[in-house]
Amino acid sequence: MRQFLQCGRFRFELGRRPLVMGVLNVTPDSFSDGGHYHALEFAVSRAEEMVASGVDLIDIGGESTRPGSPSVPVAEELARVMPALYALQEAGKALSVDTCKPEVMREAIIAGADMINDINGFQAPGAIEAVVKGDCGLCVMHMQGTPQDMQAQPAYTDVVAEVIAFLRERVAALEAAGVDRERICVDPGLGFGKTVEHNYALLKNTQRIADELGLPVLIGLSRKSMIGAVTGRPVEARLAGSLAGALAAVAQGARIIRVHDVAETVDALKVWRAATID
Ligand code: 7PJ
Repeated sequence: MRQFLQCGRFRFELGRRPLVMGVLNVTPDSFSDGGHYHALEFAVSRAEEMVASGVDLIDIGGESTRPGSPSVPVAEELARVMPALYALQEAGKALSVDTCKPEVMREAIIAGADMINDINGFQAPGAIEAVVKGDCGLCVMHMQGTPQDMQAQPAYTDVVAEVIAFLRERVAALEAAGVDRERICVDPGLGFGKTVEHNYALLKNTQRIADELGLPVLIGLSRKSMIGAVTGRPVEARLAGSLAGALAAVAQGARIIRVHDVAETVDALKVWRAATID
């Protein structure tokens, strides 16, 4: 049976080829002047590169979710995300907004976001209500704890079963509110309250997650510490490891891969497909 993911202006047929989601951070703290304008200019040129490289979805994020990072006030997150969302509206690619905040979700949807990617699984009060109307895609991610404390002491009895149970409950909550199943994809949230062993256990069980939930799975492992743990490389030298991880995820059944290095990932996926699909 053909499987689709409805993402606002886009309706992706899955199973033909994996989709590539490019990470677009709009966090001015990475700029020497701390200014929004430079962050926006830089983000738009990064997005143009991604489009030229064959990206399918661009994931715009205004809140750094690295372990230990502080949360950003709503007004500041909107000031980061909205100009990028407007600037990229005509880029011809699906635009995702990476946020946990219902206010940001609502504004992003009004401005034409094609997907809302919530690392908190739409658990914030008002999050489901913010996304229920319309037809934007929804990525439901699992996280244990919060970005501030999640890596302190990740603990599970059965990580795969517990992540599946959480995702099942969140999907049920969305559907109970009236969200069409075709709008939903799920994500085990590699690196979000997990040890290296937990992350690889989840990665190896991507197909089981997809089968048990009957939904497309998105995997994000690009440059993460699970790549560093195996290769011994710092974050700026994890490209090769990330590409291997992306191919492994697709081989395990992932439908969407969230990456920083779009051109390299698109090439790797093309060669992998040519070598494996008749
Ligand atoms: C993920 C994410 C992920 C989804 C980040 C980083 C940390 N959203 N946002 N899945 N990771 N859905 O990119 O290293 O894995 S931020």
